[in-house]
Amino acid sequence: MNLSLNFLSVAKMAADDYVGFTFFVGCMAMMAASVFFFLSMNSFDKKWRTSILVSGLITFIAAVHYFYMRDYWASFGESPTFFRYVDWILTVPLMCVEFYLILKVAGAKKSMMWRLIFLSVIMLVTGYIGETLDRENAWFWGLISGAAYFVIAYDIWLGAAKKLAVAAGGAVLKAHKALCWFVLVGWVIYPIGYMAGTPGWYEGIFGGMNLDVIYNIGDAINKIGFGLVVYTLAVNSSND
Ligand SMILES: *C/C=C(C)/C=C/C=C(C)/C=C/C1=C(C)CCCC1(C)C
Repeated sequence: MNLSLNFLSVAKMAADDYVGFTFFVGCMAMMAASVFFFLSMNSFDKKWRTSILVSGLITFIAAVHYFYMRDYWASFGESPTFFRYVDWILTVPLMCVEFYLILKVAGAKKSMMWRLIFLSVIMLVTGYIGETLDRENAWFWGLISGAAYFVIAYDIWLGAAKKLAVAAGGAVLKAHKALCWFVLVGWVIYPIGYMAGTPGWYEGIFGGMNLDVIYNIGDAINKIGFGLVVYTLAVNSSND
């Protein structure tokens, strides 16, 4: 009884709770995007369906986590770091899978995908340690995380993935380029959020900003935007 009442109860949201607001809007945006990707999936050629499915899974996993994070913030007024990183450790590797899936037409190997996944796990695990277990040395963990991020960016911009994209040409090359820009510019939002929310020499620069607001903006841009690039690729190459 108590349990069901708890479930039905809605926490109050203050008019100036902009962090809570971005969690709430994030939740809705991720849900809407998931419905969009799932429902459009079957209207495309078979070879793109898995890519669109993965786009939908990324925003769906995020929607569920945003539901929890919104609640956590409303209940405790604290950053839901644990849920945040669980979300990322599931969705960022799926983004690496997207790179593999769109380059498969050009003969991408699974080893390229596993390398990207491995790097993304290092990036996220070290970031988690810096935000939670060893905050005094947040700069150090951020540095290792940043190095892994750099290698990911290098791999897709100039490494094996780039060569495959060039070989594929056309709509695939265009989509690959767009995804590369998301990783290079869109993902930079995250280390900024990290620096805003952890102690370190950089505190004076980003100290006034809120870590969760920055992460929430980053997620909306990167998860939904990434999916839309793949969607556009499917649309364009179906018109070929
Ligand atoms: C959907 C979620 C995405 C695309 C999350 C991406 C997260 C990052 C690119 C995080 C990167 C970080 C650094 C490069 C250094 C500081 C620690 C992190 C984990 C915030």
